[in-house]
Amino acid sequence: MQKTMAFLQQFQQETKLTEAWLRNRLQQIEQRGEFVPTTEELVYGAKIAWRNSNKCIGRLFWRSLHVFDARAYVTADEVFEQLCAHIAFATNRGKIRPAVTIFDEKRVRILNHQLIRYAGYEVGDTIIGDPHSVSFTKQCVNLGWQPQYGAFDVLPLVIQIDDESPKFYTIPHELILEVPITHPVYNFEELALKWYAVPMISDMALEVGDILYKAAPFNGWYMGTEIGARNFADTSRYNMLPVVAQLLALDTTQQATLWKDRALVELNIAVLHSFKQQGVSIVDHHTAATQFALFEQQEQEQGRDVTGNWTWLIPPMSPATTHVFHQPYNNTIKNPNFLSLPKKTS
Ligand code: HEM
Ligand code: NRG
Repeated sequence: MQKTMAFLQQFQQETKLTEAWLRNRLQQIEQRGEFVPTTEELVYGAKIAWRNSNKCIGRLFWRSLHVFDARAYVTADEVFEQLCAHIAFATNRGKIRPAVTIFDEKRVRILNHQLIRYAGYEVGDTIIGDPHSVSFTKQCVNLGWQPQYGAFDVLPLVIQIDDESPKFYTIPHELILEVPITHPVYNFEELALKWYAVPMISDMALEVGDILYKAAPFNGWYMGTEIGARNFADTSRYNMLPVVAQLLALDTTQQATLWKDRALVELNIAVLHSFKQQGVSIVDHHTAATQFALFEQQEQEQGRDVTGNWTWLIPPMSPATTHVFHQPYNNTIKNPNFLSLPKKTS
């Protein structure tokens, strides 16, 4: 109950409730023997959890998080319906709205890493699709999902209630917004790349006081480098740098021509250009760093110290061009927060 008491005190102070309110609330919880957050407490707790997410450069907007209290939905069909509602709300035809949907802490689990994610298939000694999804894709196939062996097959939602066996659900096609990748100058159409519009992390737990909500999918919008410098570029992901270099007719015979760096820049220009052109929210890493500096300033003005994980906060491209690179961050994990959970395999 230590963490719950600290959370309620923080809630009382930040939302300017009276000390009498706090005494009364703590007494209620003692009598009940259990902390069941009100919707108001849960909403504020989720916002603080984002504010406390040390790896996140997007925290300036923590106050504007939309919080859906879905604790009452406890069947797989109901959870699927709520996840579809979350996807539609967050996507908003491209004008992405940061949101979190919070399910019953004991009964509901979502086995996906993100609500929308591309499948990965091991075929002989090559991989089709996203290598990051290979083991989860196998799990889906074992549950009866039909693999399509494409490079960008959206995986089903896999929902588990209590100890029942997980159920899979296909996401209605019309809910999935995707962006084909084009470039203002080069013919990127040849590469046939696309990415989904909204990152919705579904494998982290929301901790509020002593409660751990294991199903609390959340989303913001992408920073361009997540797609252009990692998902498309990592050799262990779509590994597109050699193909992009070929399209750009770069000299790839020596590393010292910096062909990887040049390909990386054009690939990232393409990602930002495509999202902009399609009217889908995205932020470049320079703007994101500037927004994060504003967040740091705001927090300081509120008398709170900003915690952060430097290794995650620096962007994977040109990190030293942002202020984040040039200062240390204190990586203390505060409560409320979003925590990684061990992978669930059944
Ligand atoms: C991580 C940006 C919204 C919580 C990250 C990362 C980026 C980022 C670039 C690092 C990801 C990586 O390297 O794989 C943004 C942007 C947002 C946003 C641009 C736009 C609004 C949010 C929201 C939440 C959140 C709404 C929660 C309510 C987190 C957490 C991580 C993270 C928990 C760590 C993820 C992990 O451990 O894998 N964010 N974010 N972010 N963000 Fe944000
Ligand atoms: N790098 C991952 C997504 C991680 C979270 N990033 C965000 N979160 N932008 C990827 O799919 O590339 N968010 O809530 O906006």
